[in-house]
Amino acid sequence: MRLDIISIFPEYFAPLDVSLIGKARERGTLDVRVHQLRDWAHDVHRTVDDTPYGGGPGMVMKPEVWGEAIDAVIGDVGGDVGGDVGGAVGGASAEDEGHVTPQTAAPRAGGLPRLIVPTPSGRPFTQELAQELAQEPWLLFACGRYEGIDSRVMEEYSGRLRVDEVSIGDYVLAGGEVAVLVMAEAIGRLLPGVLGNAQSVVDDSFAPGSMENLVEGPVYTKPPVWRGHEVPAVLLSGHHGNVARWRRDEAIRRTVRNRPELAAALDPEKLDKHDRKLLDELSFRVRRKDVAN
Ligand code: JD8
Repeated sequence: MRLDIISIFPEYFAPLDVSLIGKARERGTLDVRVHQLRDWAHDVHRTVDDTPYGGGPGMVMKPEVWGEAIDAVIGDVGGDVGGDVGGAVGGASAEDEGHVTPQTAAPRAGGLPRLIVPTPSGRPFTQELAQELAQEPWLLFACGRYEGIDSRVMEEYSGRLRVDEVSIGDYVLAGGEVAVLVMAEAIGRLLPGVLGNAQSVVDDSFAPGSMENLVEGPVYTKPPVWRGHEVPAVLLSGHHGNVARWRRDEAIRRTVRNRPELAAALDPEKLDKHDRKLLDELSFRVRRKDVAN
């Protein structure tokens, strides 16, 4: 997968040089290129913002600069706009480092990226959307700052690209960079071969499957007793059935406690007799399927 990021703070993306994503880049599974938006601002102050039409606080990011930047990146199927700032901020693309693999080979000629614009007013970023985006060969993230990006930019590219305005959660950030770091990791770890054992994405919380809509339960490792705190005996029993049952019970308890809206949305057809008995004990009622949200 090729992943381009345009921002006025490219240094925010140094974390993409390390850990899972860093290794995926070294292996050529992921081709991350970070671009300095100001490279497409041609005045002496490299201005990227201006006052909002209609008045109000703050500044808005100028459409012309974004237009030039996005045109340059999407036009660069050949890879010569290799992200002109060092690391993930180093600019060298998989190509430059000769790591061209089927995954990172420049997207199909004529292939265009899917444009992802983080904004607090966007559609929720979920595990399901992460899985959808992980299927894309090329993603382009546009990081806004100030009060946001002039809305005509998304309008302009909606005619040519798949454009998604996405929010990572109901709280206000100062810009899109942190949101892109969150999405890059959530998507990157789903790419083939990125996670050591693929099993772990199968059991991901929020992902379609047996633990869908259930949050993770508690986890333990050695020593069996720490400061007088014992590991639950069932986990030391070696009885896989009992362990699986205990883990599901703990996931249900924690979901009812911390995410009742998720627990309420549990699919009754995916609940077995034991699940229903536990939910009764927790006096928790799951919404019947035919009852609309
Ligand atoms: C992009 C500018 C700041 C937002 C005035 C504060 C995502 N879940 C999320 N919360 N906040 C963002 C986000 C915030 C951004 C930008 C994403 C670009 N800002 C603005 C509007 C109010 N300031 C986000 N994803």
